Amino acid sequence: MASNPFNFIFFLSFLSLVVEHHGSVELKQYPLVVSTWPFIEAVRAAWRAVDAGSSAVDSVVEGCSTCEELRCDGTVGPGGSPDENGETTIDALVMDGVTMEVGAVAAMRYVKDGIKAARLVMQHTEHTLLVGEKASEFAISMGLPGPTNLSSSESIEKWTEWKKSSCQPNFRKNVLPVNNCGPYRPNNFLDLSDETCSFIDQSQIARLPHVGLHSHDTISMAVIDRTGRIAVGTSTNGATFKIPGRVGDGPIAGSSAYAIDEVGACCATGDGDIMMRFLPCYQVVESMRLGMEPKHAAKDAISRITKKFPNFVGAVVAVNKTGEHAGACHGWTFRYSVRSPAMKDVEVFTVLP
Ligand code: SD4
Repeated sequence: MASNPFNFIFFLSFLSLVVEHHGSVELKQYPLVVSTWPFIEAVRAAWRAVDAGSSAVDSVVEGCSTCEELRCDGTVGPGGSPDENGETTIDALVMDGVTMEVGAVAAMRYVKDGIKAARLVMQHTEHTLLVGEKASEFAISMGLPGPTNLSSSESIEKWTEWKKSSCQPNFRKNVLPVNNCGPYRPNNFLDLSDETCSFIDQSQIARLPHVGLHSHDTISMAVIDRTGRIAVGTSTNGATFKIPGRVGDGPIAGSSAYAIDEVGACCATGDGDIMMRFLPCYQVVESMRLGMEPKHAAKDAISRITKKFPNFVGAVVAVNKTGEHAGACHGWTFRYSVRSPAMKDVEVFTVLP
């Protein structure tokens, strides 16, 4: 190589393409798979599908399904994030960035295949989102296996420990009892003759993060297929010790993921109870539509949240239609995975807060 200066220059520019892991990277090649976190096997599965000619939607489903089967980080698929009753439920979404069709399931019980259920909603209904037990009934009626117990020995053990620790931490606020398990009641319904109690508006107390690197992860994936079509998908079992019935940002289009084929896509992970109020992925894609680079669009979406919630923990990754990608995060160091034709295998990018 050293004998030919042109080869050497080519080699250097190739290196700069694949080795720069801290800023925006332009790939300009399809297909492309981008996913939150180092969910390497999931990205490989999506890559195999899209490289073999599958559509962006099918490849996203392939990738997210793999994570559900592997129970990535214990927070995707069955067997993780027990709620206050010890039950695991699933939130998932798939979105076709060409047709703007979305299918999603939320707080789905008894069915382990979240992303496949979401695709069934997209492909076989005029709806966007089905919830709870009715989502499970629909998924089973359309051929998915179930009803299945979604708990695992780990999730039950975690829940048992939590009960022993007086159900702390939890997602309750302005309730009594304060540091104990339920049943709970609003703390402003106090007997005023009881002078030992006074109303403290806990909503005025800075919200503590409920998210940790290994307690609260989501796979959110974007795929650009060989023809340039874009799709996104998300799957998570949500937040550990969530209040039964809680739906996170996972199944909300524009929050956990969003895609428009003429612009690009976005994937998000983090404290979904906060993120769904800001629709950060919608924000990212719209900012890119207005001309922002992925790097700036991602930072801007995160900073809109942190202005109001300084303790917020979360991240987004933005991808434009040319394959340029960048992440932004707050409260944790975020990593995301990419597979493109310029790479020999999946590569992991680190984003510092
Ligand atoms: C949720 N956003 O249910 C999901 C969980 C997550 O990284 O993304 N964690 O709030």
